[in-house]
Amino acid sequence: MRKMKIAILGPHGAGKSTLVRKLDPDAIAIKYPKDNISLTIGFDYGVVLWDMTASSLFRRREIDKLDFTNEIWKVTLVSTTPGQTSLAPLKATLGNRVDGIILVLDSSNPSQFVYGLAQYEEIRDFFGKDKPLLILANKWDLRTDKSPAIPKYAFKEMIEIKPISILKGPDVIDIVLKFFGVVRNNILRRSIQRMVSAIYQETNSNEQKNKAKKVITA
Ligand SMILES: Nc1nc2c(ncn2[C@@H]2O[C@H](COP(=O)(O)OP(=O)(O)O)[C@@H](O)[C@H]2O)c(=O)[nH]1
Ligand SMILES: [Mg+2]
Repeated sequence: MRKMKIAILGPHGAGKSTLVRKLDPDAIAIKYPKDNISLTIGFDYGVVLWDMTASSLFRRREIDKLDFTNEIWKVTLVSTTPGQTSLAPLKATLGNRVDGIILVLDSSNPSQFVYGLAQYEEIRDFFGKDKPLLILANKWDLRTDKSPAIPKYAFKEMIEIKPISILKGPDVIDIVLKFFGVVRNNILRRSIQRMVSAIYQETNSNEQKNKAKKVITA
């Protein structure tokens, strides 16, 4: 079974925990106090099994329903609010590897957008610009005015912002599964690149050795 790790980030109250629980109803919440100040850092930790071939999602307890002739991924989901603390503990929790990031913003609360934007910058700096990123404009059901609450030009890259209602929308799983697909392709592409460069190095060093031999025998 292949593995991917997804960080779900965004301001407080945007809907991160709701998303993790929608994907994995067995997700657990981890809270621990930060230093000796009264702040707490909260994480949600979930695991789902994604049958990529059949495009369906299973809970951990449904493992015996899986068809292992299909391509199956174990997807770890961890959510937290950056800024309460640095992103370092999150990276540590995920074993120093994050394959994709979902940024959840509350589209019904424009004043929160400023925090979301700061977190976007922090995320891009911390995890690198090449990590697949999905931005969800959540709570779309609460919006009476359906103009874009989250301006695209605010981001430093061409990026799709998906209007969504994690609580009420029927399309949440679809959107997330499509994103898992993007992350999967990115992981496979990176591993192919690593393989190619290893072969290239090997060939190069063999050529060097051959050249050295020729010099010696000449
Ligand atoms: N109306 C509406 N409420 C939502 C939606 N998603 C989350 N909420 C509510 O927003 C509140 C904060 O959600 P939560 O997942 O705890 O936010 P978090 O702090 O980002 O983890 C909760 O009361 C949720 O029920 C949504 O799509 N529409
Ligand atoms: Mg939460």
